[in-house]
Amino acid sequence: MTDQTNLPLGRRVMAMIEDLAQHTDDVGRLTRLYLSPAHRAAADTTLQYMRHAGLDAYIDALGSVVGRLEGRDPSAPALLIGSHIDSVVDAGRYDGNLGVVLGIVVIEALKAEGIVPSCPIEIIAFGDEENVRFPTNLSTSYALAGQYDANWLDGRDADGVSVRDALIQFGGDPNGIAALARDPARYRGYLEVHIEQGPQLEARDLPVGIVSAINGITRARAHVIGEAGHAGTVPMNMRRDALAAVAEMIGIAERTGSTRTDTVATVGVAQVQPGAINVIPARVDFTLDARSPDDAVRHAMVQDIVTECEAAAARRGVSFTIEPFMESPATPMDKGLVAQLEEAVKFIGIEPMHLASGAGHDAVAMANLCPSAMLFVRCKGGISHNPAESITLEDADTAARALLESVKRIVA
Ligand code: HGY
Ligand code: MN
Ligand code: MN
Repeated sequence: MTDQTNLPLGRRVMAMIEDLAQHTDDVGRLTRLYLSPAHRAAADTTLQYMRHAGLDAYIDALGSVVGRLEGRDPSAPALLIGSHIDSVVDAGRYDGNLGVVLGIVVIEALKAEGIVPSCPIEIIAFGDEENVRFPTNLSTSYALAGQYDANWLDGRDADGVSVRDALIQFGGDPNGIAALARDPARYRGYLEVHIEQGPQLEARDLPVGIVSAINGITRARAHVIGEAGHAGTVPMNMRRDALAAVAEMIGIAERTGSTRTDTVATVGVAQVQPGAINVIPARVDFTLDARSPDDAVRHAMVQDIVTECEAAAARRGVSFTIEPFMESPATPMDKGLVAQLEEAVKFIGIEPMHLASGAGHDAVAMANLCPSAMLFVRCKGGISHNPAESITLEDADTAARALLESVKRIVA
């Protein structure tokens, strides 16, 4: 057992995580949605941390926080390290934030060791990874890859606020987005460290692991319309109950997603109208999130779910419409970087485990700019998107040393 009084890198990581966790839009729980006041506060804190670490730091037109350390050769292709500081609702404090904090701690460690990297290193705190507030997804990292779709600025949140208006209110610049696109020739790679958000590392008693690929995602919004009626008078066989229909459709999604061990399908949101105890539900709007490491399998799974839901709707005399609004491709990690991560993990005495990511990450977008790779960090019970999300001080320290050793190999 490592001497708990030591672990300087781990202590630094946990202190910064604690600090960032104070920035929330909700009382009593951590919710930090893209371009919210809490996101702005967390971005400002991250900016201070980056500048304290000696990085030349700024907040870009889309709200990402970027810090740059020049290398011995300022013109050499730079190494990018990053993750996201936006969160889901009632989130854990490590999802995303850990990867940003680890990047800053590694810069501090390089300086403490008097190491000047051969090339520039940039640390980036992205802001739109969770796709919770707006219909956009990974927009701030896709912007660096030159793939920001101007239509995303017209996306609206539940209150009808557009990305454009929220961005201006945040202090961003809708007219400065195109200039964020980076020249691929100027970047040697992107590294992201993230909690695993699953149980595999814990099951193998490993503190860190190496990501082989990131699963593809389809997200869609579905609408079922039946007929409101008196809950006490309408006979069961004469109803067009929208919620009873959606209950069957949720079962279809669950059953279809379960047909393979490497696919998942989730209905995370369902809004019922009119939502009264004695009224037969007239309308339900719900979401579908379907994932697989294989894009053809994912598309076939979504099609199966839709076909069965259409049949259920016809049988029940309700209408069913569904529109996908986000498609994220399955993304293999760069083999060269993966090999360097494996060397680093072995160097610090950890058996290298390679595992796929069921969660999406900014690395999916960044893989369109430059070679990208990820390290996973064990989290207790694999719990995430939940305030119970946790990692140990020792694993925080191990993750920092694994990233530090990886960076030393890449920028030697
Ligand atoms: O949903 C995801 O995979 C990620 O946590 N945004
Ligand atoms: Mn995340
Ligand atoms: Mn997440």
